[in-house]
Amino acid sequence: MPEKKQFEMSRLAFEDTPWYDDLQAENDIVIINGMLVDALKCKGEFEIPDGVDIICSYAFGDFEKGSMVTSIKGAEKIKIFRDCAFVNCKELKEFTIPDTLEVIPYRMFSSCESLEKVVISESVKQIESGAFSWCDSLKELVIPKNVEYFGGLTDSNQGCSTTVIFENPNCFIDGGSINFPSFPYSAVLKGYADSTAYRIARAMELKFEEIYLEGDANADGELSVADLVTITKWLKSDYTYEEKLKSSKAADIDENGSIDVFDLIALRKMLLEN
Ligand SMILES: [Ca+2]
Ligand SMILES: [Ca+2]
Repeated sequence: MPEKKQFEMSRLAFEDTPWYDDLQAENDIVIINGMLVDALKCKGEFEIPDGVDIICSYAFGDFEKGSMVTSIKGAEKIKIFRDCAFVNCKELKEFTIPDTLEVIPYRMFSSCESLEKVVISESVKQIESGAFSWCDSLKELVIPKNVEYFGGLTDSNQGCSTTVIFENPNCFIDGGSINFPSFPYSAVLKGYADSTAYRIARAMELKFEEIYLEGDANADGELSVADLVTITKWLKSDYTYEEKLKSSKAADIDENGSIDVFDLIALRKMLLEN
């Protein structure tokens, strides 16, 4: 057997060979050299056995059949999740991405049609395309501030109305192409004013909803002296494009419908208190 770290293995490569059929007939779970290869027969609450540190592609299902696992425990023990690790795990309801993971791989949860809740840890920087495609029960997906790349809900059911909330105004969002858009037309994007989420939503004609932090006039997701400068310059009509007031909702701190010196005073107070 080759050294496991360099060897990528998938159930699909061995199925229907006598060796694999025997292995599958004798075991509910197939684990080879620390790699979880096959959990297709599992149901209900599933705990990843000790000693497993890789979840192989299609271990829980493929595009024809899937396991009936409803929850998965022990994900924090896993060093590598391969592409498509949980494809068609159709009874899986929720999942917390462990804080050991930096990249959510390609199609990791594709076709998990019962998946309602996913918590993405702060360690995640990259979410590959289709990681949550065809997750029709996923009503809301929060993409945390540390995520720098989101590959989209690629080729999902067009009626899928997931709301994707981007907490990083500069997250690179892959919009796909005209023929292969990376979001269904019924998806809703939420993000800061003038953020990448806003620009993608506008380009793809998707519904966009602004999120904002009170006082965050430059819409970078943080409250700082830069916001004070933004409002001051805006009041004097003396700003460059970069310094422009981006979120009038955030700048109108006393919510009286206009931005004036009283908002500036309120913002200064907020900054001093922080
Ligand atoms: Ca700010
Ligand atoms: Ca005001």
